[in-house]
Amino acid sequence: MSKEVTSVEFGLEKIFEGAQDFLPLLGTDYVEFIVGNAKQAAHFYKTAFGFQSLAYAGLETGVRDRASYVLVQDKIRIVLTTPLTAESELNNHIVQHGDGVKVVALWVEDARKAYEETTSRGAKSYMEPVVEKDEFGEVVRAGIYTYGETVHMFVERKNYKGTFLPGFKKWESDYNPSPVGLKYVDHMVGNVGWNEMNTWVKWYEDVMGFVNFLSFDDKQINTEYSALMSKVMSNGNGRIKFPINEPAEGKKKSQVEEYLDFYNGAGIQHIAVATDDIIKTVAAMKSRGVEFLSAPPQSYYDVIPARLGVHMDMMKEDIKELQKLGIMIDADEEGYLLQIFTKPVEDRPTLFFEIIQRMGARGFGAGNFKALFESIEREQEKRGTL
Ligand code: TYF
Ligand code: FE
Repeated sequence: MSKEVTSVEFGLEKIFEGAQDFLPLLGTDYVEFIVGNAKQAAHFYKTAFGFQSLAYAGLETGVRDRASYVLVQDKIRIVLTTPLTAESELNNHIVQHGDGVKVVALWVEDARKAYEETTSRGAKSYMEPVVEKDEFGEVVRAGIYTYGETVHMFVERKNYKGTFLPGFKKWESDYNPSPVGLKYVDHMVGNVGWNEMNTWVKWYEDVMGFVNFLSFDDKQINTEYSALMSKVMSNGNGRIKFPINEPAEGKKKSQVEEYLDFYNGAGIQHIAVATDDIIKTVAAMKSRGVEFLSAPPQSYYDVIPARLGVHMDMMKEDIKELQKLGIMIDADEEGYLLQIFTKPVEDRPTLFFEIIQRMGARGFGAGNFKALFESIEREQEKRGTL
């Protein structure tokens, strides 16, 4: 049964009411990208995004078919993996999707149970539970497919004290750019095909025990611009939020359709990472070469005080300073939020990042959709994909 929680009534109580917690999730464990050159990608995420070297697996550690670099910043762990041989099945992932996210790993108490609970509810298996051991203990991992070729891996690490996972060695690098203040993964958005959003909403409800936390239809995302629909799925404790987008018919080509064309199907569209000082974080990222979408026009900033209403009083940031960096502002019943989006971080117009600072608000910046989509469309225009 589809249970919708609207923006007016959302709250954790409501979420719990709708959820059966047969799948308790402790948080995001790691996000793994399959890339063409992991060594160079790692350099980029260290230099530009302020990630720190954590662990490595590859030829030097006895792994023959792939190399993986693990980076960390506060609670965020990313893994950059590349195939080393022509035979590796990872090559096809790159041919199909370009660089992109393959694994969204979820931290659990009991990976075997997570696998049982989800596969018995219809999840397609990716990897049966496997126990991996080294001198620091053991990790149990198991995986299921979600949309496209994307995988949820369940990671149980309560009996493990090592750096990352068995098979990885600590990576001590001489090159250590400072962090930029990224704290944790706030949400990860998936793009799915035409009319497939509700299928995946139901999948997250039935298979994962998630609830539909917020919905945006193509009337709310009401610009004459690229149309889409979006539903936010959340797990029981609210730590994991997965919005799901599908393209909608509009005057111009939906940004979601552009993604599907270049990614060759469904996949992760953006990773939103939280900071508690967005001005400092974004200024640092810009100075290190990260490209962000162009700022909304003056008219957008002119109406911010009116749009924020009561939340204006509690706003600590200077609007002028936010505007200078192109940061957008939105508010809901519970507070305000600040957000900004990078351009795609690969040559294909696929995966991008969002930097978000929540000041009480639990929404996703619906009040910014028009300005954001116009900004995305300025990029689509340049690419000739509008
Ligand atoms: O996650 C969200 O819902 C916001 C807004 O293609 C958004 O970050 C929604 C759709 C999209 C880009 C951003
Ligand atoms: Fe987002």
